[in-house]
Amino acid sequence: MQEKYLAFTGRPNAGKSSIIKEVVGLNIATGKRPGTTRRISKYPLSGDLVLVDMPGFGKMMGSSKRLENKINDQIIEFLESNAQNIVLAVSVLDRSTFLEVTWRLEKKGFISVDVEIVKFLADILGEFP
Ligand SMILES: Nc1nc2c(ncn2[C@@H]2O[C@H](COP(=O)(O)OP(=O)(O)OP(=O)(O)O)[C@@H](O)[C@H]2O)c(=O)[nH]1
Ligand SMILES: [Mg+2]
Repeated sequence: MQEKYLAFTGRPNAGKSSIIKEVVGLNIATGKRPGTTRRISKYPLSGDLVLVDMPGFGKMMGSSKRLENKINDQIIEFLESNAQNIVLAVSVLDRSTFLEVTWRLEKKGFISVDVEIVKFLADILGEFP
């Protein structure tokens, strides 16, 4: 049976695991520091639907640059190679930092990681029908 994915993405500490815990009722680790979820974690729901809790995309605390890059590469690889089977991708934002960080970077001509994630998802998954 081909798995179908409901994927949660976002920066480290955005609140991905907390939302999953609260809404789906899964007993998974959440934390105050970025970098709690270190592996792409799959949780079967019903039928062929599998919920995916991603590690945070971007900088995390207490990890080497090498591990950070490895995790970021794994996230991109997972999303790209499974794009056909992702039924829904939820991009979680931390409302206390999103606007400020995005505006500050935009003024300098950069895009925030949050915006980068959404653009990437739109690129690989396309727009809504
Ligand atoms: N989800 C959520 N978390 C909040 C909110 N306000 C504060 N927090 C805190 O923010 C932290 C989020 O932690 P996680 O849910 O582990 O975040 P995550 O995105 O899974 O983080 P990584 O696994 O490190 O990528 C927790 O300590 C929450 O208590 C909120 O409105 N929503
Ligand atoms: Mg997490």
